[in-house]
Amino acid sequence: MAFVPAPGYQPTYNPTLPYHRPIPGSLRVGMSIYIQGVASEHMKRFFVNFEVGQGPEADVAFHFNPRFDGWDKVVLNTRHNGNWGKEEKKRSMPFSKGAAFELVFMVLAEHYKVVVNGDPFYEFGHRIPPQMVTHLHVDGDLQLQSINFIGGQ
Ligand code: 9QG
Repeated sequence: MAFVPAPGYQPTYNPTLPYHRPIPGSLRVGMSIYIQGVASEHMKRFFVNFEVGQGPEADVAFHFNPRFDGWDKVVLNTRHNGNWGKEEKKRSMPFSKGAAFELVFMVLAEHYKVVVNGDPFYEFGHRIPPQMVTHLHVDGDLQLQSINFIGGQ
């Protein structure tokens, strides 16, 4: 498939953290978000949030949260009106401390499909309609190398 950037969009390279910026043209089904990064040597946690609006109290339609917490896992959730919903969890860790990764979020009609280093990792069913999502927020124990918003016209 051809690489079709989102309209009016320039890829972002080596952004500083927190990365908290509007999604060009807002989120749409058919869009993919392509993130290259490096997990910190001493990584405990990081998150990628798909947020509805910009403020600190913004709803989080999708919180993707890898944790090295003794029992390594990835927590997936939503936050609505300030309250976290029911956590989904996968007790496997696709990231390695100190290692580069490629993380892709495909926005499909029913769910976000998460692919890490080319391997399908999780499908998180929509709880908040993806078309309400306006901002991407990334922070925690990682370095970002690039963020690309692809397709979705
Ligand atoms: O811990 O779990 C996801 O269900 C909470 C964490 C919270 C989320 C949430 O404290 O951390 O991961 O915004 C937050 O506070 C995030 C970073 C029950």
